[in-house]
Amino acid sequence: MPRTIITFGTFDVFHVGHLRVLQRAAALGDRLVVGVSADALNERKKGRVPVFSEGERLAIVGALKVVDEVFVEESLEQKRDYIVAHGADVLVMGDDWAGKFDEFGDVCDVVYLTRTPAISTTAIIEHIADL
Ligand code: C2G
Repeated sequence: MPRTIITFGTFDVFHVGHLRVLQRAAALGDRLVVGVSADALNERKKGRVPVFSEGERLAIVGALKVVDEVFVEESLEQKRDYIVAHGADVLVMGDDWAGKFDEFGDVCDVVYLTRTPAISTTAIIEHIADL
């Protein structure tokens, strides 16, 4: 049976930290499915609209060779449904979420990967704003 990995994120202003977490997630199985946060979810969660729209973010993430399927993550509360609907064997998240998704351990393995240091969407936005 192929091993399906699922992960979630906004992936706004796509950068190498995003790439590395997706590459490492893909390496844990045979098929990588990515839930890309909806614009509305991001606004509720972070209080700002992403720089790139959900359509653009889906197109970028979906074009990566390590990604097999993308879908829009409409709500954080539906995580269990998304995991089950996509037949995921492993949920992967960056360790900024460490411990937060352990409750899904009854339907899949839950793995937290170390974030790539010294890079973030917020830092890039601030850097560009300061140019
Ligand atoms: N990431 C990373 N290293 C960085 C920055 C981000 O490994 N330097 C990882 C995060 O840990 C996450 C993924 O890249 O696993 C996407 O990051 P964000 O777009 O910031 O995702 P977030 O807004 O936290 O959305 O349902 C959960 C949310 O959708 C997660």
